[in-house]
Amino acid sequence: MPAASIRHQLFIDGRFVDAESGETLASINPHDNTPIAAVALAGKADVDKAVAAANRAFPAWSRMAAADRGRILLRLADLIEADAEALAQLESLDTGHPIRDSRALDVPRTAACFRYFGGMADKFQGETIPVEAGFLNYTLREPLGVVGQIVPWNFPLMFTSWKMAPALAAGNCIVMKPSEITPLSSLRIAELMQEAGLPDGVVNMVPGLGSEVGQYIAEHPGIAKVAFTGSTATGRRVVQASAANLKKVQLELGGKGPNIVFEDAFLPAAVNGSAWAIFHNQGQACIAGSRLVLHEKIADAFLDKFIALAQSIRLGNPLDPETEMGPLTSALHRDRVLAYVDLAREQGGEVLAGGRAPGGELARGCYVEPTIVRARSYRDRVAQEEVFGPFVTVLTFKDDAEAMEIANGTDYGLGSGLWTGNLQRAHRMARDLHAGMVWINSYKRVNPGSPFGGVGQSGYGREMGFDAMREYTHVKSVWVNVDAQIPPHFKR
Ligand code: TXE
Repeated sequence: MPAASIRHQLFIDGRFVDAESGETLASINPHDNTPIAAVALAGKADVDKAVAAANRAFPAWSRMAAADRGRILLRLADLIEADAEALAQLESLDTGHPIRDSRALDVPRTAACFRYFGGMADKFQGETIPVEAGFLNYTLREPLGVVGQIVPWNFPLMFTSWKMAPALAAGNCIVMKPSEITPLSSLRIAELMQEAGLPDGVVNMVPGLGSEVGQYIAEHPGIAKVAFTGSTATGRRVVQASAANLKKVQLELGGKGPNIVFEDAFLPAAVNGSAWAIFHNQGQACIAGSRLVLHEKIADAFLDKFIALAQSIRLGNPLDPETEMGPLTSALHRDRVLAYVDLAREQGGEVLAGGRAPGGELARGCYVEPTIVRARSYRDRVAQEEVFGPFVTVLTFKDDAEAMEIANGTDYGLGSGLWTGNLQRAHRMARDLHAGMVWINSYKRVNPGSPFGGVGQSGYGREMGFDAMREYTHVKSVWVNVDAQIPPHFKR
């Protein structure tokens, strides 16, 4: 489906509507910086309408049989699969994801997430607790109410499903703010949801500016929880704003993933997996393996192969099936990434590959070459700050203790990986890594059943799996006097 034929309005109370202000914002194709569509730009008045609609829809939606809610999500998963090629094209056009990745990863993972939580809806249950004689005690897992969800621009389609699916399965209603940079695939999901039979008001979409609409969602007294994916700095602002009504907060923030290669690793797999870890989606992933930590004995052999592989990656139009790396998602972000190349040089780092925006026909777009930088120390800014681009720093170590010092030597704690043939070392490292996720002899695996989230400055709360259902419910404890004789407390 061409971008021109999808809806570009806000989605409130089951209808596509213009923004109250009439304002729009151009969605840009990062391949050549041309506008794709003018998308309605929500303001505070639109958020108020969306929150009111969601609160109206909540009683019926939360009391609907869980299996019926699940059936709607299962239908949505089927519709996504039926629409797969159009969705993949739309995602690639709006974000710059290579079409081969949108087809093989983004769209199937989005459908899989809705399907998983569709099946989960009637399997997530409370408990009975063995309390004192004469009493029955049981718990209810109750939805929170209206949840605000703020989705970033790096995986808009997939993250829409990661946030929505568990929230809906648990019986919540949603006010979602897709990124102002990449709203198109989320709006298409809204259309498909209607087709799947989602009642009006259960999901509302208000693409708008983070500083205005995102901030307002985080503050809003009609919203019970805010789930945010984005930078650590903005995450802090969300927490502060949430204090207004003490809303529950879930944060999936930045990362600086260590990817450790030991001397006993199977190098061909480690080289390929490490390239995937950083260059997939142009490095715009919070879990990217952006710090390559190499044992000094294999560092040179590894780097020879790794640099050659990086330099052979095919950059190009995301819609070309041969393209392996597309542009970054915005010009602003490309400039941010390139500024880190200058910083690396200023701080005595050595650029081993890439480091430039390519010329020729790609010069019009937001492209950056796969970039490999040897840092002087793990304390250098380029080895500490999230660059969020095709930019990997290289550090070497002598022994396991030094590998761990480097790996845990940032404030972040999200994704991490290690490559080794030694079973004991693998599990010891997995135990000691300060991270929400560890991949052993692999990197960047995700599955709707497996908890996803971080520790430290990478945030708190988990997406996916049963943990996500816990995040979107609160637990109520119910006490029933079955046959207890309670002596009067006050004897009169
Ligand atoms: O992030 P912001 P930006 C990191 C990555 C990147 C950096 C900056 O390092 O280089 O952040 O990107 C909304 N209240 N990640 O400037 O500002 C905004 O509309 C509420 C990591 O895009 O955090 C967008 O939808 N919301 C990452 C989202 O927050 C606000 C994904 C992200 O924007 C807001 C993206 C506010 N005050 C960036 N201000 C990941 N964890 O995957 C902005 N937003």
